[in-house]
Amino acid sequence: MRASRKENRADVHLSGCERIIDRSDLTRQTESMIERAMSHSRGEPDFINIKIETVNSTEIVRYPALPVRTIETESKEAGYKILLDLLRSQGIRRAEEILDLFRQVKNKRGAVLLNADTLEALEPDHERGVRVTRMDADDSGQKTEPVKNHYREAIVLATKTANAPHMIGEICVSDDPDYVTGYFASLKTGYIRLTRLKDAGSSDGGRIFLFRGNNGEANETIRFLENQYVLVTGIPDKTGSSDAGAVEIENNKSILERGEPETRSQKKSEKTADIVSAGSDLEIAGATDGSASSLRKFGKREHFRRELQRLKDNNLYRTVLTAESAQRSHVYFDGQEKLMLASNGYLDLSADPRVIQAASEAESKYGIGSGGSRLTTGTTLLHNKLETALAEFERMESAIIFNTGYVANLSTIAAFCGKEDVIFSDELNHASIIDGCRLSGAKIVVYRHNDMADLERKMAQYRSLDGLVVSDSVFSMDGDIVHLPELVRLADRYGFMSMIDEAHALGVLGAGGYGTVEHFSGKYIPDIIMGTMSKSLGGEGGFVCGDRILIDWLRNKARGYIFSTSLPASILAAVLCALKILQMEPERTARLRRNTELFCRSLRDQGIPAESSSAIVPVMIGDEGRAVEIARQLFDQGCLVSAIRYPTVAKNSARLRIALMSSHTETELKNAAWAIARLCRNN
Ligand code: WAQ
Ligand code: MG
Repeated sequence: MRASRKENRADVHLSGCERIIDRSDLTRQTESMIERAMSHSRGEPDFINIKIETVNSTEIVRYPALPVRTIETESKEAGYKILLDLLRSQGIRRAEEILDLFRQVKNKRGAVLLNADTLEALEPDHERGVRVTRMDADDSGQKTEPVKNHYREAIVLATKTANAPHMIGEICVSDDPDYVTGYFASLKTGYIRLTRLKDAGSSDGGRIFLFRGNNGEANETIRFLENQYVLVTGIPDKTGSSDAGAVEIENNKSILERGEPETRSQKKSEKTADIVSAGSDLEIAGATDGSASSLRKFGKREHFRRELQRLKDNNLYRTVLTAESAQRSHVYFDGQEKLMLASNGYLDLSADPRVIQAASEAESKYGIGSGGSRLTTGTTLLHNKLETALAEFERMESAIIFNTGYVANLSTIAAFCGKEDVIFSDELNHASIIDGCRLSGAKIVVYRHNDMADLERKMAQYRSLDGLVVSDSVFSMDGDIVHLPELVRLADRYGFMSMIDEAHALGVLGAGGYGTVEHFSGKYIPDIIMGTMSKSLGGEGGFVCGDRILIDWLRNKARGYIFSTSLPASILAAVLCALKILQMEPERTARLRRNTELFCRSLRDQGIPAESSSAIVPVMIGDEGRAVEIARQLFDQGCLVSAIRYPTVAKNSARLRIALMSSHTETELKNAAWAIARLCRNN
């Protein structure tokens, strides 16, 4: 709606507003807008323009309202002083100049889009400014407000604006003569109301949007502000809770007045609690340096809270399931037994009585903790014995153990490569490899998943550098196997070291469960083999095998090895025992393979494409919400399956990830495949 009056032939704007509403509410809302147009304090319009257009609900994004804080400012000057602190706390250098500009902006319909670093005005039409449109509060359908609610409209605009690309903050003061409250808003700080930012009676008002980026990117910002439909959810309300002081300007009192916060916070509803919890650091009114820092900290925490909310809204929020029994093919959660189809304990060794006994005996002898890093007091006979056993198992010269697989990759890659090196890394490598590459500081060259031609092209391109090629051998979210022969050949031809991560291959691949090298008949051997003791071996920790020099280097340079208290004896004894069982009972590995084949076949019989050369079977779903929902229903039906989502895998490639165990029975697997197929069809 736009209401205007003709004065001296010119069109004078009186008031305007917009709504995103449900069709069923159209008549009521239109009426209320006309009423609003007719009752503005600036006088009656002689022209009211109402435009109605259809919006497809899929085009609308929802953002949670910025958290709100009110700061009582005695005078306009005090308000500007806080603004100055706020701008500086956001890393804005030319804060004073920006405030000078802000004092001067007036009589625009829109806002100034200001490059916060160069102070260039980027709005295409300086006279008009950039106008934010296509936004509303999510609940506006329930409310007809015949008069302008400054606060509600401002927080909607501020929330949309704060979420615009390249936006780092907004300063605003109303142009209504009686309305002296203004605000600073950004994603980091939230919406900070300053109760006095101008003198009463002045119709000087305006907005400055602070932009940071290349000026060319401003188009993106403007496009978002003008075109993206946005609904703002969860606006702290002025009715229904006792936070009237937070949003009501008339009495011009802040809820944050000293002496009051406690009694007020007791009355708060949960939703508005954070307005008040800020009360304690609201020495801000004095605007000392300390207050700027406390605001900054508040902003950081608020950023986390909002991000968490966004994750929840997009089905990306992570929660944990709490088990009440051992990692076997059946596990109890909340008193209920579930078929475990998500564990990495492929050979069901974690609770094997022999393994448990070995662990208890070692524990009785050596105690619980190891008391120090390997290089100080934390090496026992068992540490050495396990390293020897792992090297023999992998048929490599030497081995070193780390406390987790993650730390093994991180420390190893960072110890082997540095700034001058190049690392070739498969695009689907595990996070621990990615993090290791980053930590090393080396040039990281990502090649297409398992694409050896792409790898070769890239190796040729960087052949002048030293470096490493690293790959998962079984990819943890897809279950496919690295082309080891070609990878080793290429690494040798171009003179790069080669490393594979056997986390999901050990105990799974090869007739004896020795892993990927055995799978490819023992002919192609990488320089470095990394593996874990926490999956098939049922224990905890990671290890790395290589020749003596490489492992010796790691003992001297791998920071995760040097600066961690070493693994406890019980784990070492357990893993030693599990390693023996794995070799003595190759039928476990064989059964695991048969189980995987049977399970995939059962899924295919139900029309679900499924295939795997390892013990990991991905069932592609796509949509995150749908994957989570299917996993939830499966859980209700007694099967625990993981829904894997972004950022673990790419957006819209969410999947169910089924991990099989040697101890699953044929009936269990057939029933599970049937249940999964049915839910995939029905969801
Ligand atoms: N897009 C961009 N700029 C706008 C828009 C818009 N849609 N609407 C207004 N502006 C600019 C324009 O320059 C106005 O002169 C200026 O902002 C102020 O607009 O209690 O009422 O609608 O927490 O007068 C802030 C405090 C009230 C609310 C702001 O602004 C509170 C207000 P007004
Ligand atoms: Mg106004």
